Amino acid sequence: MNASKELRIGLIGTGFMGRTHSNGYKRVGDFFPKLAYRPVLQAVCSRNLEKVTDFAQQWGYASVETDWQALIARDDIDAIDICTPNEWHAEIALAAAAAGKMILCEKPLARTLPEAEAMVAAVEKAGVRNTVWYNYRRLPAVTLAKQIIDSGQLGRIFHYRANFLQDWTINANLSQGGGNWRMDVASAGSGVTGDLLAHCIDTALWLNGSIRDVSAVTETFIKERVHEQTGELTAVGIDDACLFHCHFENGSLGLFESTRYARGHKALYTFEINGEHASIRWDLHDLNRLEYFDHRDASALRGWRSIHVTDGEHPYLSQWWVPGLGLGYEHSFVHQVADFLKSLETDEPCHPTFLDALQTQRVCQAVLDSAATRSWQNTGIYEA
Ligand code: SOE
Repeated sequence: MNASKELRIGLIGTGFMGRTHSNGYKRVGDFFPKLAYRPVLQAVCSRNLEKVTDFAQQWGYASVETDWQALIARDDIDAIDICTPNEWHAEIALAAAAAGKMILCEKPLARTLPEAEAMVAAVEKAGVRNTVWYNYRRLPAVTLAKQIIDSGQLGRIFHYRANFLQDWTINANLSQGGGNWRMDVASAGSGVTGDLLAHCIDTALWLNGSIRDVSAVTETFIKERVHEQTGELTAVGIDDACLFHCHFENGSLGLFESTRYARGHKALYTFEINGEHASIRWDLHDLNRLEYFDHRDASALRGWRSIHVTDGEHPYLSQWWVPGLGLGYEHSFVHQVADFLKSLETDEPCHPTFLDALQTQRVCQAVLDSAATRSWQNTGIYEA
């Protein structure tokens, strides 16, 4: 049966994330037909009329706006989806919450901890449903890792290790600002810490609980770049690479690395968790596979199992193809939409909420402060 209740979306931002989210809205009804709600692509907003009109035609939005405040003021929009550069997240979210709109915000929640705190306060005051697109949680193999850990199979956890490696900024001629807003600290808030490690931290907090304290180093390898807006050679304020280690509240040790200077790696997100009885590991380049080692297996047969996460019993998979046929990056966004729609039905929060994402922001802040001061930072000091 087709979903009867509408969730009218107003999406702001027509870049890479605007496309991933739009694809999620379009696909969800075909594969999750039993949901009570269905997204309606009511309006899309971007400053450039020609660009936003093309985007609306391509993705099937019913109307366009060039002013996000006008979009938020519309009565025919239920939820605002923020896909803008980070510098706009807080201002838009505060206005959307004040207008009583639900909010789906692209990660990271904000550029800074104070902005993130203001966003949490705003959605709590307004009582509006909210979520943050930390999409990797919703890949079936990552959700399966969560189920295995929660079942206690690993026993006491000793180690959590994660990497997010890219190589797209190893080019001194790459500009910052404008189209390359991720390179501009004023727009992004930070470099790999907020852009890539935030994903690793979100997954880690979800799988392994809170982080108590951190010790970090960051590096900016190329110190000056031309700024797209001013045309001037300007100091680069973002971290190109960040390494940190930490203590989790459960007593385990964490080791994290992210860089955009690892030649040969485009988006190598990996994690490995070592417990008393068993270990698991996962790699975004082979995203339908979860590796599992259990020391309790008979010694003659003991070894890493390579679980191809495509079975109908695996998370989300009953909605897709037959066993053996895998999913891709885009499905994590379809799943996020499905879970958000489900949360409307059940009236449960859709995690990660703004409040959950605030914990990630606190760890990111502790990491950046630790690197700046060359000292351990207790994440508890960032609690309001
Ligand atoms: C950066 O290159 C980026 O696109 C991030 O912004 C995304 O969050 C990450 O999933 C892939 O890499």
